[in-house]
Amino acid sequence: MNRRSFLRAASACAAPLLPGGLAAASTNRPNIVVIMADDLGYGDVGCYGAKRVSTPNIDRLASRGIRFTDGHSSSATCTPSRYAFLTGEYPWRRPGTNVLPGDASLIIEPGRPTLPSILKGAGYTTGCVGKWHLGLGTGNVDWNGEVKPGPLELGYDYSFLLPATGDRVPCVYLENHRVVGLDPKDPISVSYAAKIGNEPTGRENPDLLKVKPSHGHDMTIVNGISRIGYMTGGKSARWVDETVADTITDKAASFIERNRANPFFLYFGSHDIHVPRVPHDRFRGKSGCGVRCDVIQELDACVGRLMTTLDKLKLTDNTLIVFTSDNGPIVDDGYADRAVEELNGHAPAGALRGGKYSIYEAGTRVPFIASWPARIKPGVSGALVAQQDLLASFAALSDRPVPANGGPDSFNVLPALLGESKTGRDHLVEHAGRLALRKSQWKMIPARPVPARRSDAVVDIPGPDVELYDLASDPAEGRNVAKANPELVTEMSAMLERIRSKPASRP
Ligand code: NG6
Ligand code: CA
Repeated sequence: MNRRSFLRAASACAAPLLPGGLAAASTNRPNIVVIMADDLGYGDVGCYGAKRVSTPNIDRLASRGIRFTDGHSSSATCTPSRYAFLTGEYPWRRPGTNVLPGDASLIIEPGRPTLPSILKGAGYTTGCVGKWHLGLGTGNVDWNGEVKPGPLELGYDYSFLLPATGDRVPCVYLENHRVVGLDPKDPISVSYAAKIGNEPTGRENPDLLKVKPSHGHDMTIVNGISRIGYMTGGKSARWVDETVADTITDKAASFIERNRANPFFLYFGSHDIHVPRVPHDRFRGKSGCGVRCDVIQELDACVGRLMTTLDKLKLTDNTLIVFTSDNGPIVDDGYADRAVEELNGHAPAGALRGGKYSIYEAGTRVPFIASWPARIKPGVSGALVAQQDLLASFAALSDRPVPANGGPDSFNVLPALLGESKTGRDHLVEHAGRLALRKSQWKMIPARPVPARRSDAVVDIPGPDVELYDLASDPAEGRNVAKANPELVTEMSAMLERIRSKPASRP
């Protein structure tokens, strides 16, 4: 038996001796809150260098915790990124993990070890509030009945969801298995294939729109905004974009209040700053750099409210908060909301190259902050960490083994998260439809796009040559040094191939 299988076997044997509830009660383990912003870029918040937009709460979180300068989402779009966050598996290993329509089936099989199921096993009460976008049900979802499987079948005790994205139907909330506020006399139907019913659409009735699309987004109109996909019915259940941030923050705060006396894990998936960007009046026009910055300030206020809730309940000291984003930034993502025109010099990606959908650094390098006042000393860390690592790291934190069939690409980076080590993971495969390999300061992007799966859309225009960047001296990926370093390119190409060909990469 090699060392790795010995350690796995040993920890599996030890598990029954540590019943989760008991262990939870007998140690001072922290509550855990993961705040996952949507499409927030590396340069979008003050503590990462933004000057035009004001984010005092996120900055305060960073100033009392560790701010990572090389923290990554697991993909440059939402669904694959959140898939990896929950399962600890690189999304490109699995077909069907690209951006999903709003009527897709759940893409994670119930019973698989997930981040919340591991924490639940450790005695945590687990909650999922906000953006989901991992599919629901097993096909042909009936939105008028019990919608499952979903988060509750994957290890969450409570859920309050936007099923997919703000720009995709159905535009309704789901609490646990049910659509909230649905009138049974006005049932919901959803279609992504063809128009259903006779409600106005953005394509046919642009005069009815308060925000017009710039590309796509021209189907059913809900709240004056045309969406991707068609829906009819469910009028009383439809969300109002202006109050989505407040509604989900209320639900998150109530979850914290209800669980103040026991260890809890809360995943808060904000809709901000994804399109459509429709801030509450409190924030509209307030930033000075357009609606995209207005919703950054709305996001910051939501973070502030969760921090205040913890303060009021005297839970701040013993709560680990991780703040991050599901992928990098984009300014025009399909609505003509004047975000481009009114940016006023704000640089969403900071000094990095690329953004959402891109294999260059800004696709996945995002704000990544860990705060736990009782344990973490404030600082800045250059350790390489990724969101799929939270599964193994939180397992370690709560004294649970990562099950042998779980988290195949999740590295335990807890020492880096706690600021006890300057090193995180040894390498990282970045994903944006195509793949790239990070190893220390080097980044290698293969010459021809290597589609992880044949069906993958290749979103970056492929470079004619293999690309190699020294991120230590060239963080903006401006100088391709592949030709001068042929051995390194060969070595990194072989390493990427090895990682792709095996089912797991964790140590
Ligand atoms: C794209 C949408 C974009 C956004 C994205 C998913 C169009 C033209 N573009 O297909 O607006 O919804 O999907 O974003 O429809 S994500 O953050 O959830 O990955
Ligand atoms: Ca996103």
